[in-house]
Amino acid sequence: MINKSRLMQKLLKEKSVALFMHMRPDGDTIGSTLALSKALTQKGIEVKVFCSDAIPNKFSYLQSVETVNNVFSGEYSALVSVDCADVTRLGDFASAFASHKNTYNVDHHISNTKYAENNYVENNASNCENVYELIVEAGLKIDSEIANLLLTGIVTDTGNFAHSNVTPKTFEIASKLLTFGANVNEIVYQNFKAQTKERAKLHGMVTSKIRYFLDDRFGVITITQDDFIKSGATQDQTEGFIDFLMGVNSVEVGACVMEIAKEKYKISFRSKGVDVNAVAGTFGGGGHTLASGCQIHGLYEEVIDKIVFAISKYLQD
Ligand SMILES: [Mn+2]
Repeated sequence: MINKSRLMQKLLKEKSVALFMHMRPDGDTIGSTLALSKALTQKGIEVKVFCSDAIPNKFSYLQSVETVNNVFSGEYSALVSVDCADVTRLGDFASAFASHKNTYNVDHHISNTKYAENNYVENNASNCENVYELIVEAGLKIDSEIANLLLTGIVTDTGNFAHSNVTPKTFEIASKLLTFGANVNEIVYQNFKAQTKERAKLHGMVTSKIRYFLDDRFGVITITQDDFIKSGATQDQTEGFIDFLMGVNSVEVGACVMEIAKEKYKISFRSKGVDVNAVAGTFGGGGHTLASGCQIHGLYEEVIDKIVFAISKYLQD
């Protein structure tokens, strides 16, 4: 592991840097990647930002999302992955990253596999807190756009300051970002309130068929391809569904089981205490202690049996 000051000393000596978000980008990877890239340009470093998937429309209040590229090209003295627990999170760009000689990994997931030459992994609530500290460490300037980017990641990865990963430092950094011009009202509205009619419809459809297991301690939201077709909503509009499930008072562990292709399910776990990083790990996934994910192939009822069994082994009596 490299420390904060060493990392920034090295990074600021680079001539050209390509930064990578993770696939299916969320607020934290978008915010931390673009904030770091904008900060690096202050030192005259040539930067380009890549993401293998499109940036969801709701982030268009951040002007710099327009600079993100979907196709990788060019030669760079360094490649930087941001908010990616392992190299496969880079999607289409994983092999380009793995084969480059000079790579950096800036992340906050405890499951991070330290896959780069220079690994900076600090277990803060959001990766935007890490990037804030790196920018401050390097004496770079935080303008209102960088402040909005960083606050976006903090707000989204903490569920609007409501998850148990929040620390006093989370609030301290958020407070600083307000003084640098972050618009908290706009950020919270865009990430937690604004939705399309299609999403509102999908939400109603899937919450009406929530399933409960293990004495109602484990709840499951299922979203099928058919649900997407009937509602007109898209996969990236399902964020927040699992938070609704976690509001059910008997539920200690929640799962959102999303059919992403025939007999292929993407599972997100959320927990009030059980180590769901370990649960996801049994299926080749991972994440955080209280929020994790994995993919499982198979028939729907078999997938449900598998996750119910896995959760039952971790639930205390
Ligand atoms: Mn994150």
